Amino acid sequence: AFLQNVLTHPVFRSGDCWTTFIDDTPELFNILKGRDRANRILAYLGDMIVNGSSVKGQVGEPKHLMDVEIPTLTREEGRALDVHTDYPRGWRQIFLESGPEAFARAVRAHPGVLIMDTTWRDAHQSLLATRLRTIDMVNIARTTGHALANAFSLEMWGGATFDVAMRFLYEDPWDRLDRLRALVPHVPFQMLLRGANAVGYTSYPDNVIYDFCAKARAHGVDVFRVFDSLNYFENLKLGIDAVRAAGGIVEGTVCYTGDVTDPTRTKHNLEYYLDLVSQLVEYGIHILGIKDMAGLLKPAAARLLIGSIRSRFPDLPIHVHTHDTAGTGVASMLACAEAGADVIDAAVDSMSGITSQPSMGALVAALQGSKYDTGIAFKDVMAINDYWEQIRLLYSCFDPGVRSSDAGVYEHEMPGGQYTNLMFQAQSLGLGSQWKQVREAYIEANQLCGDIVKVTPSSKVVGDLAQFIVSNGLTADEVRRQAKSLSFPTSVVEYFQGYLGQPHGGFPEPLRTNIIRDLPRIEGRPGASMAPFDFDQLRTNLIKKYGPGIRDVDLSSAALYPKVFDEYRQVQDKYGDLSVVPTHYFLAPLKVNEECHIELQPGKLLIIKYVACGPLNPASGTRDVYFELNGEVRVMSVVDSN
Ligand code: 3PY
Ligand code: ZN
Repeated sequence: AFLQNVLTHPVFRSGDCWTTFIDDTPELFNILKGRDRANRILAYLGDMIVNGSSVKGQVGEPKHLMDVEIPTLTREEGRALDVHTDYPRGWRQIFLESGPEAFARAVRAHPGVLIMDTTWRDAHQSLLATRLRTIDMVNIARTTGHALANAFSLEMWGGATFDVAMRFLYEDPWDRLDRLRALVPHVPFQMLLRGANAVGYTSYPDNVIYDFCAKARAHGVDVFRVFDSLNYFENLKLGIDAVRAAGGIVEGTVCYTGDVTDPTRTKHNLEYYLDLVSQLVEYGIHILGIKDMAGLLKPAAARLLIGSIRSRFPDLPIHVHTHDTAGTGVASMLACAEAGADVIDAAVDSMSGITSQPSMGALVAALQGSKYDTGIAFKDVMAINDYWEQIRLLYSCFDPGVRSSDAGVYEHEMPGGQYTNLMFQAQSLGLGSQWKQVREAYIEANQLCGDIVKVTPSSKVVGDLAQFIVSNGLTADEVRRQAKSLSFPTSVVEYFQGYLGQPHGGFPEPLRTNIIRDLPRIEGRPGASMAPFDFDQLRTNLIKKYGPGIRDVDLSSAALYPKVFDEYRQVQDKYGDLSVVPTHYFLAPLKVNEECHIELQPGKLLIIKYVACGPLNPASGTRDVYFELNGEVRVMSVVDSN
């Protein structure tokens, strides 16, 4: 049909020159582009049929291979809500109309307790190795926009989602932001910014951070939770400045570690936190974030910490984040609400608990009708939960299967996201006792580093050191004694050099000197001594490599993650935009005679049926895979790499 269109097209028949043909006849070019996109998707599906899934970290096939049903929200007298009807006003309108200061004042003045939903970011980062794909957020976006219209924010960007999207899901994080923003314009979007590390694992030149925040804001991020993995104030200031310059809401954040109720734990005690909060307030933040990334904030500690901050700073909006690893998340968040927190974090029930955030349904129900009411209807949470129950099974192949709470977190202090990662790695090494050893070594590694805040990227340093200790069969004393001659992981050496910044209380000596030997020491903020990043040069290089279609946001992606960006572009060249492929077919091969529907763009549907797979051609090492694409037979030649 395509060839027929071309051959009979008047321009073609007139014999006009080919170089202008595509420019002058865009309708044919669109067909060509559509055909090209379809072919590339068939190449992916064919590769999956012949070679199985190549998605990294995937173990087995999803447990749920039916269509995921979208639940219905009900309104008065059981009437089903049409989710395409207009949204009510949300908190975002206050920000857009009146600015970040007025937004912060309105949050503080609000009588109830507000909820940030972490389902689209931290929950899957902590439970499913950050593998949640854009399409599965898009499909529930409007329903969520109605169900959680009164939420403080939806956390949906930043943290590990940025690099994982490109690295493992072959999709563009900026595209995710744009698509969700268009579907949910009224609820604030929140991201996690690792201060001077942006969404990476290292320090970047200042202009990279400023550029990144400006683009994130322009593409729809409203609230930026800015933290530093060592609570190092100089790093925090940079992140705060960049968000302020971008016009975003600054949630200046303190990471919580230790136990403020334990008089023997003197390093990170109440005075330490109150001092840090005072510095943030003085520096100028809109909202204070308390980031309990490992779930160490027991209810009594929550009452003490939040209560003390509230009485010292009555006008400061306080937003608390936790993980439910020990099982005390709901109790702690209720304690925070009673002690004066304005916003608490929760995840939709099937995406909550254990290393994720506490259950939204539990918190909404517990606070319903009280003066801390969340403004979210319990039945709406239950409705969207029906969706996430199915999604949890769809992504079961990334679920490391943590089945129970672990109050041992009070000893090892592993952040929620890292816990599942390290457990997964220990399991995949096939050593049953390895996980116990890693947890014990993590405690030792933290002490060797100086008893530090552990959150990305400092948690990676401690995790890498722990794995180093286990794999070399060392004790902490042996590490100290032999430090001059051991070959430490790069992350550990760089931490001791000062590449992440300065830890509270300084680096332990003589360990530092013995580890870094004659390598340079960075004594202040690492970014301060870095030359500005050359974006013009990067643009020239990327255009040379990928053509003129390079967008401004691609520059940010490539500045933060040069290698990941290149690899992502190579996959794109081969398979096109895979974000449109439903997850079922992204992760599991089609069965013979199975049909899948892929919406390339609204109204442009590919109906693909897998017909047969041919024998191996020994000369080329390929197999022919037969499909029907919208009723026409297509044959893809696929290299068999088995
Ligand atoms: C991240 O930095 O990705 C985190 O989630 C830290 O808790
Ligand atoms: Zn978290």
